[in-house]
Amino acid sequence: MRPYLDLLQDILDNGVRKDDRTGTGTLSVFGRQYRHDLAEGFPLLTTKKLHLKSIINELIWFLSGDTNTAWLKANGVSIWDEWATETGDLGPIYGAQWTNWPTSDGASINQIDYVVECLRNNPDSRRILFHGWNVEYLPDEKVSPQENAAAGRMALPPCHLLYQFYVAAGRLSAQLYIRSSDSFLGLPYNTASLAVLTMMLAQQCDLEPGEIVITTGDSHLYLNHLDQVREQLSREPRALPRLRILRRPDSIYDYRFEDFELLDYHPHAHIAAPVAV
Ligand code: DHF
Ligand code: TMP
Repeated sequence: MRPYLDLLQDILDNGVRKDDRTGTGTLSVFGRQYRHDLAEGFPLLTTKKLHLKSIINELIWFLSGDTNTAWLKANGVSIWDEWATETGDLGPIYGAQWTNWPTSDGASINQIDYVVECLRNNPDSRRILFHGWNVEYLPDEKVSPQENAAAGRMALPPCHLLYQFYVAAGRLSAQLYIRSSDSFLGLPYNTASLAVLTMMLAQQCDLEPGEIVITTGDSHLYLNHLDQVREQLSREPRALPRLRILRRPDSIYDYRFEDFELLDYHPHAHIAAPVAV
């Protein structure tokens, strides 16, 4: 994942000091892109150990349309706890918009169904995408994530928001636009998650996984992550692991964590960093 490490170095070298909503402070650059060919391995960082279970279970949770942390917690994932209400509610975030985008006539649209159907029946389409940025449900930045969720708005507006797919020569590629990228903590998750989603869709639609392209808007490093970033950049990257899918589930909604096998993952030790809430 050289391109990821290059982005961290780019932000250290060129980042401008910016204040932010969380009061932490960042170094930030605007508008960056990197790509990875999935044929060259699964893009899970080797320069620090990542928890693939959190990444895959979060994706399965999004696809189920769930926006409450109860299922995540029951499955050993705590990455959303800081933003949820006491009852685990996060408001209509990712899963709700992906699978249940409300329409003006009181019905809803499943954008994931649309993508699967397009990949199967109209793979040359230039319209194969789904979007999380539903302006009607964006939070009010002046109140807390919990207050927003309690009021029926998203606890946080989507960071990874626009997913576009592309088929050529039997290979499925995906590009993700991330409007705001916590480049030490969030971006490694977002990259691996896009790779898993692309592999799942490829399997469901009889395609080979192609490239993933990650495009970031406000690409930042929180000031309390800089020592961790320098530690990570001092480490030598190792060979990428591989991810195998052990069976073919009946639909994109039927994957379980146990369906995935991570092979040859030999990362450097985890590096802890505080998450800015
Ligand atoms: N806020 C901020 N400031 N950055 C984020 O990346 C972020 N991500 C969210 C929600 N809000 C956010 C959802 N995703 C962690 C990773 C992803 C994530 C939330 C948190 C995180 O803390 N990762 C730790 C270990 C966590 C664990 O495995 O339990 C890490 O070291 O990767
Ligand atoms: P913001 O809404 O003020 O941009 O704050 C959201 C923060 O969370 C920002 O640092 C980006 C980060 N983030 C990611 O990088 N990836 C994610 O998947 C999520 C949910 C958040």
